[in-house]
Amino acid sequence: MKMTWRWYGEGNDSITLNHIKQIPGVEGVVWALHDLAAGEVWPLNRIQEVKKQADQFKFNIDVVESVNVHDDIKIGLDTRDQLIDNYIETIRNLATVGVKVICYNFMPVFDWTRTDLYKPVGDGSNALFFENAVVSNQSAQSMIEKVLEGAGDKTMPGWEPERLKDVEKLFEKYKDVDDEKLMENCKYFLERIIPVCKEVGISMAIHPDDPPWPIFGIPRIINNAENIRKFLKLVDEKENGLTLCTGSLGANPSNDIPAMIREFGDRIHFAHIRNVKTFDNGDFIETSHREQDGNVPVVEVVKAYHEIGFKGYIRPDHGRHLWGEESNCRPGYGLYDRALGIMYILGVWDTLEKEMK
Ligand SMILES: [Mn+2]
Repeated sequence: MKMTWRWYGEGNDSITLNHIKQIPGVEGVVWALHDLAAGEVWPLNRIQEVKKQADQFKFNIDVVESVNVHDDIKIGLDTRDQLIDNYIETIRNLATVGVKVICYNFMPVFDWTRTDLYKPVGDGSNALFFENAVVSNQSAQSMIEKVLEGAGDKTMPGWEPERLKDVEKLFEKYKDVDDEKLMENCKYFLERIIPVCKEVGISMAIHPDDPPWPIFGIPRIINNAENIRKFLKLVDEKENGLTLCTGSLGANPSNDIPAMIREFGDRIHFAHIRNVKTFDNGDFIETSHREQDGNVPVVEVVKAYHEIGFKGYIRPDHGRHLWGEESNCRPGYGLYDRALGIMYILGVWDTLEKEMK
């Protein structure tokens, strides 16, 4: 496996490449051009600029997270063909600097959903929290307002105020899109892009839905083993693969993540590792990576990757905000807990490596 770190880019992240360099084992940064809206072509000169910055620290930029898919493609509107053409142009531009994996998602409206960005964990730190009752009893608009207020001046991918300004209108556009239709629209998209990916040596890695159940009546198609199986068959090629996120899938305790790793094997191009503590009422809070702190069997997850001889990219997903860093970092993306997470993952991995010898 190749350890990576999600970096929001120069001037857009309080964590610098110099900070990241000091974390043991990190080989690459997972990046994106965060100021570009879904549907825009990523210009070659902007891509080359990131490559130059990473090169100075000898980091690879093999993984991009995310090239967002425009809502019109997910809804299946006539405008989708032009938008898919743009997506293909971005894939080709990314290939010129050696990008190998593109993480993306196919979730309508929201990229991910939480109801509280700074919920006290109980040890003095705080973390992202999902409260089921808030989502069930509140309008999407008021939840959005609360989350954006909590984020302050920090931008969050998937939570673009402009796009979510009139969320009811966006919901209206999705009104005829059920699980089946969304899967069909996903197939249409993949059938166009995967041949290009094969040609240029890039793998697509879809991120699971977060949370992995319907909210506000929005369909969900990447949320359990059965649906992932269906998804992989839409275009049955290695380049049509997964970002396996233990945090997203782990919010539903019936998902057996180590079994998924063994089953989906070489279709997993990118691994997100994170722990969550789930509650019987459907609430969940993000915790440290340590297995005992949540419900995700993190040690078993790393063992499963080791067992399949995982050669893909991996990163700690979110972390708690520690030692007051929430005043300065992007929600879920502080420095300290993710760095601790890397040491936990590498600790398990290195032990397994030694045992094999
Ligand atoms: Mn994730």
